[in-house]
Amino acid sequence: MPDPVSLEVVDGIAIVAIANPPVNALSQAVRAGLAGVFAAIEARDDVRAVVIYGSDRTFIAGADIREFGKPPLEPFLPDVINQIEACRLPVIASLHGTALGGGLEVAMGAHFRVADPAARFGLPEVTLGILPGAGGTQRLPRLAGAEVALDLITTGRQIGAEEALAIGLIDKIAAAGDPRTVGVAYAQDLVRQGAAPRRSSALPVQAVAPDVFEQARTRVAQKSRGQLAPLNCIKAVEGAMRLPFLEGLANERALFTELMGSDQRSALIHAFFAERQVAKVPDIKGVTARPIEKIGVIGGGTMGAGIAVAALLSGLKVTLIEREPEAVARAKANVTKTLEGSVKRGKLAQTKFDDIMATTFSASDDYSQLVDADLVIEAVFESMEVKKDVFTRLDAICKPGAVLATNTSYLDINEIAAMTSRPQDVIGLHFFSPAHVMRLLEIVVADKTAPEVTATGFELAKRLKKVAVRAGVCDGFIGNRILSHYRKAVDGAVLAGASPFDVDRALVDFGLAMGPFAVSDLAGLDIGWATRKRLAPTRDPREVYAAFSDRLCEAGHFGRKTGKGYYVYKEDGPCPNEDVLTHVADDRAAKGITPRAMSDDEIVDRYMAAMVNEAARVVEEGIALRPLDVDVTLLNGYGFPRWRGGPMQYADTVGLEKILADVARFAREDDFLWQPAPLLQRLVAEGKTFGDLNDA
Ligand code: T1G
Repeated sequence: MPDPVSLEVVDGIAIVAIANPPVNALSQAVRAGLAGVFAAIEARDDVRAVVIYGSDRTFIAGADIREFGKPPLEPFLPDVINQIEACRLPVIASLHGTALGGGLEVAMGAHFRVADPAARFGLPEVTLGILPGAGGTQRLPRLAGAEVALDLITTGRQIGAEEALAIGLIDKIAAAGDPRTVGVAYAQDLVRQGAAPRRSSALPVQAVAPDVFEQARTRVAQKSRGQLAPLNCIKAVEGAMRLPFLEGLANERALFTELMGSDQRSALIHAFFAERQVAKVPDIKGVTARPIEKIGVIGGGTMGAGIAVAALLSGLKVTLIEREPEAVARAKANVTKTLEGSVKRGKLAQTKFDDIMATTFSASDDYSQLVDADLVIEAVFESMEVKKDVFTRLDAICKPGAVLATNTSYLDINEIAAMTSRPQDVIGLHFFSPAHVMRLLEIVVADKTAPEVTATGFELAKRLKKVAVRAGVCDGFIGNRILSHYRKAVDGAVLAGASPFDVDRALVDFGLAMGPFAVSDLAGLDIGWATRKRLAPTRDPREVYAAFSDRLCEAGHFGRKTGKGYYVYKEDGPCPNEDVLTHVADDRAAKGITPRAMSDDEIVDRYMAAMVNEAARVVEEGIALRPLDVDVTLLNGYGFPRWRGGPMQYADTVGLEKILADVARFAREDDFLWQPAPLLQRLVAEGKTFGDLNDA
């Protein structure tokens, strides 16, 4: 492996290049290289200034995350940055690509910062459950003020060059060019001006209003409920205000070390790598995707319009098909309204909007408009008959090689594919609503789907900036199959004694974005009702069927869309629908159940055990490739708290023995629902974890 840090001296300028692909992360070798190179520079008398830059596509994207959780290796980054800052010659960081985390901390340790106009900056540590631990919480408040520092450090948000210049993080935006040339030119200017080193650590901290930190705590309590890192970030910045630099640095280190040892840090790092690993799918390795430029969407309801918008926003041509002219007009209006919303929120330029409406978007009731589509996604009513009809028509019209996709949430894609003369081109692309917002895309591979069609699904996901997960065919694929199982478990908790409102509260406290009953109201209770009716003929007589939800539906209450479901939706927000308690009491009475008190802990244990147990089956059956695929699915489509890493990571954290023991405990009340998954039993017997399967 060549030395990742190189030094070259040209006309009195020491040029330090960092080459550690793919993102120039600060591995031990890079830290050691920087320390060695700066020691060498100090010893020379022919150098007037120093330039640091990153080779290839970026400056430094931060610490090497793969080293986390292992024993730390010297030299430590804070010391290396202090050494850079202490250099007796002006040090210039020339920034391009992304200067993130430890990378930005290196830049702040330099004395001057010049950036490419397209460069991005950020301290994303908080999103990994830690804080900037190499002086970032001490230098940024000195450069840009405590309020800016609190904002950037507690949110991890990235900023562009203009904003970085405005807040004083960088000194200059250069014309676009290669970072070496840009850095050397700036260094020569500075030398000509006789510039001396200018150390961030020596800058005074400006006083701020006394309530700034309290306000930050309130913000964090709302936005990052349950998370440790944002709170430690605030404490570290507070330290910068009241402590001398070196003591502030020591305070930062202590707060950093505390987070480094937390389960939240492990979970968030797991989520980071899982979201990258999930795209590594063996059956499409080396397979070339088919080119996609024009797509068709069948059905212009909420889902179809959302898919069309997602595609339009990523520059694809879209033709939306509806049944008759009025439906076409409604679909067009749906798409237009959503795009206008993007313009209002500043996510889409007006000129881009005009361009989309004039050239890339069309809607029609004529299927023949799809003759030249590269990919068609069906998002019509969830009925096998309707879908079969659509696929028969698509088969007759679409060009050879067009990918024919269904957005079904539950139905058998093999059966749909069998309606066509080209089952190899048929695939499931399961979007989540609203499709232009939700990041998850389940790519459902049917028995005859060709690998290049699967690869095309993954390419499309990348283009739409979605996280794609490969799933196999079964009722509900990965996410909805697991959902329907844990929904039964929470229904069981309600029959046993908890109220739906207790359940929602306990699970929101656990970290979910919304409780399961509030989610049902949002999705529409009629959806689950239709599924239950569809599955009724095949329902096992041993299943304890909770009927209280059916009572709500029979009374015409479908949740938010009708103003009433588990909650009543009023102007001033939702409140519990007390009628539900009567339906629940009736259901218990009919089943001869005497309700008992249930703790929040038990509610969470039931929920998690059901989720993990079913997920283990999903992995064992090959519906999900690995446990990490389940985690990515639940994190991105089902509001599972990222700082818990996903259900499988959670299970590994609490221990698989506990999950298995919980399954056995709950089986005493309902032994049909709570049958232990063989994979879970096997892992416990072998003393292994789900993580071991991810690594295999
Ligand atoms: N360490 C190790 N590997 C990394 C990495 C990192 N920091 N960042 C990315 N990779 C790998 C990634 O796993 C993938 O590998 C490949 O690089 C390309 O990434 C002391 C504590 C830089 C914006 O949080 O945000 O500094 O899958 O697919 O879309 O305070 O990666 O190909 O094998 O994401 O072009 C703070 C994390 C660290 C930045 C590039 N830094 N990275 O995005 O490519 S903590 C971060 C990113 C820290 C100090 C501390 C993005 C990116 P593989 P990619 P991309």
